[in-house]
Amino acid sequence: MFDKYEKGILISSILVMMLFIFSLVYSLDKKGRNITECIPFNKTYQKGRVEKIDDSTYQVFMVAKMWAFEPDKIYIPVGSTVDFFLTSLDVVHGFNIAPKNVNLMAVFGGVGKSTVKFDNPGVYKIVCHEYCGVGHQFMQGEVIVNYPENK
Ligand SMILES: [Cu+2]
Repeated sequence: MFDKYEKGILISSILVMMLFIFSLVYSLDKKGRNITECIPFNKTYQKGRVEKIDDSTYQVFMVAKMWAFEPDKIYIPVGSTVDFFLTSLDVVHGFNIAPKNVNLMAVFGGVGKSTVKFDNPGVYKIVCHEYCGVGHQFMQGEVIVNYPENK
């Protein structure tokens, strides 16, 4: 029922598709699977907070709102792994920790999650990279890794 050209086109498209899926899975593995997850909004939270799980594991429940992040300063020791949960109280905001390749979108009614490991000390800037209104450019925060005032 197919002529030989159709068969050739079908087979080559399937091969291209398989190559695409293979490279996706391969790159996920190389990049440590730090990919955004979207979590159903069953546990509502209205206030941002940082929770310490143990000495090197933290969970940050981040709230984005016009025009601030809450919490806007996060103090953690070097070598920490941080789960960022992100939601918005109003419009769509962005969440980017540039050197860490974190790129989330804060949406009202949804929770995004990304896990980041901070191996080097320093101050990591969090910025909103989704235009959200007149105060957009002031919307930022910091992850402070092993700062002197850390206890
Ligand atoms: Cu913004």
